[in-house]
Order: sequence, then C-alpha cells, then structure tokens
Amino acid sequence: MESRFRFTAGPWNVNEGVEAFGPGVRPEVPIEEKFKKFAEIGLSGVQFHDDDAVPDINNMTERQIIDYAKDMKSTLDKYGLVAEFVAPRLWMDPRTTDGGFTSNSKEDYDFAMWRAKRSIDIARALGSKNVVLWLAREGTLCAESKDPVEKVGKLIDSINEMLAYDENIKILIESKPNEPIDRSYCPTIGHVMALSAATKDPARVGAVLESAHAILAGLDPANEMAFALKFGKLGSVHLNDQNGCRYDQDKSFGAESLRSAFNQIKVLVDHNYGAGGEMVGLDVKAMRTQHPDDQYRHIQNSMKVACMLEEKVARFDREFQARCIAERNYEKLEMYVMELLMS
Ligand code: 3MF
Ligand code: MG
Repeated sequence: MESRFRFTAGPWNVNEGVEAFGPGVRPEVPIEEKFKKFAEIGLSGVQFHDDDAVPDINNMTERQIIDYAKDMKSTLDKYGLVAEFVAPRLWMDPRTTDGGFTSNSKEDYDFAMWRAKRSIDIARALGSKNVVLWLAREGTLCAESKDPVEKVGKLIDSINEMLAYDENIKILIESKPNEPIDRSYCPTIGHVMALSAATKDPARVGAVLESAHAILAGLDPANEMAFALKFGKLGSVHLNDQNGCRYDQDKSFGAESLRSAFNQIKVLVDHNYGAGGEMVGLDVKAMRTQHPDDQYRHIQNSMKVACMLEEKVARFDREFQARCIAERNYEKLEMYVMELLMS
C-alpha cells in the first residue's frame, strides 16, 4: 500500500489482552518477534517506553542502561526499523502511585526525574531525538490532595530539567484528560501548547495527539491536531478510535467514526505532516477476543484505513468544495463528503 506517511507502533500494541476484569488470554510475544512482524506488515519504526527498551532499568547502572539500549538499536537495525521515541513509563512503579513530576513525595519526584533522564539516554542510544511524556498520573484521584497551581509549575520545572539535560532532545507531551487518574493537569492540546510556551525552550516542546484522548476530552481529534500544527508543534500522532466517553479503548483507526478519521488524515495531508520527519503512530489494541495467530490485524487494519483515507483525501474535489463554500451550501458539501466516503 502506498502512503506518504511512515507508520509506527509500540510493543504494547501487541499484548496479552489483560484488562481490569480479566487476565491475559494470549501468550506473551518476545520483543524481537514483534519487530520482525512490524517490519513484515510495513511499519517503519517502533515506539518505546524506557522499560520496553531496557526491561530491568531500575536495577541497572546508567552505563548498563545505555549499553543495553545500544544492543536494542542493533536489533532494530536488523529489521530496518527506527525508534520513533522513548517515553518514561511513570505509572507502573510503586514510586509513581501518586504521580511522578507532581507527586507529593520528594523521593518519588526524584525517581521520576531519574527515569526521565534515563529515557533521554535511551532515546539517544536508539538514535531518536524524541522523548514522549504521557503524564498518566500527573493529576489527582482526590482533588484536594494537591495544589494544582503549584503542580503545573512542577511540570514546567521538570520539562526544563529534561531540556537542560540534553540540548538536542525534543519533549512531546501526549495529552489525555483522565484515566488512570480522575483529573489530569494536561488534558488537551491547548494545555500542551501553554506548557510548551512556559518552558525555557518552547521550540523543543511539542505535542502528541491521540485520537481517543481527544474524544475522551469531548473534543475533535482533527481540530486538536490542527491546533498543534498551527504552532508547528505536532511531533507525533496516535491514531486510533474510541466509542464516546468511556474507558480508553484504543480501537482500530476509523472503526467507530470514519468521517472523523477522514478529517484527521485530511488535516495531516493538507498541512504536510511528516515533512519534518514526523511519523504516524498507531496506538491500537487488539480486541480481547482476538486469537494469537492473527494478533497484528488491528495494526494492519488501522494502517489500511489510513492509506484508504489518504486516497479519499487525494480525490477530495477542492473546486467543488470552493463552490459550496461560495454558495454557503454546506449541506451540499457534507453530502459530497458522505458520498466520497461511501463510494
Ligand atoms: C495511554 C497511552 C499510552 C501512551 C504511551 C506512549 C500506553 O492512553 O496512550 O500508551 O501512548 O505511553 O506515549
Ligand atoms: Mg497513546
């Protein structure tokens, strides 16, 4: 399939199907096997959490971590894949139970900063310039447990410390309004832009927009992308889908709302996303019912839908659109889009 985009996924996008009400139902797949299959199905790269790249990170020295990551880079090279980014997994460890950068505990904050800096080391070793911060527990379960003004300041301080640690690294913040916490301090792309502007080097602080996260915030994913694009700050996207405001579903791209998916691809194509090396991540999860012998299909489907929608965008009749706009006949334009999508 032809595409202007380079697609990526994370090792977590091939999983055992563990959820809150039931255990895993598929066997664990070794990471190298995932790389091999990713390359086979046409992905260009891999997204990493720090401990995807270096599983025993907490028990290793800083030197050992870098060496291990370099070996991981050789494994990636073997399959012709690149590393898109590294994200510190600051939500699994007991020391990040109350958040990392916004934890009320000084020791836990120090641990979060240590992991953030190791993520930068790992990104460097893997040949990537991007560190992604999904601020999973940076917020509250009990609103009164933190001073939100002080904690937003802590987020800015933490990002500044990361920027100072490595002058080449770019920080991309992945907004999400809730889950696993009740209220997040960085729920939308607007918040990401404001945080970016408040740091010491805004040019190195951008955004990751995940379709499902925008929907969970009651917002339109394409417009969220557009907002970051206008500021030149859309560093990555996580395409997927979501059936309204419920738990984070990570459904295959376009599976719930094809028109929304079309508009996401359209805004990316129209504004030349990818020209600066940005990649298209597919943060999708296979249904728990999926058999292990066909457990990459959700990734393949998402990529296929993205490519088919690129084709629709290429066919989108700009002259017809201009006429509808001139006549202010948006009913006509809307029906045209429906027909385009269904033809
Ligand atoms: C959660 C997510 C995360 C991030 C990942 C990398 C586990 O809703 O989307 O996936 O994508 O941490 O940023
Ligand atoms: Mg994501």
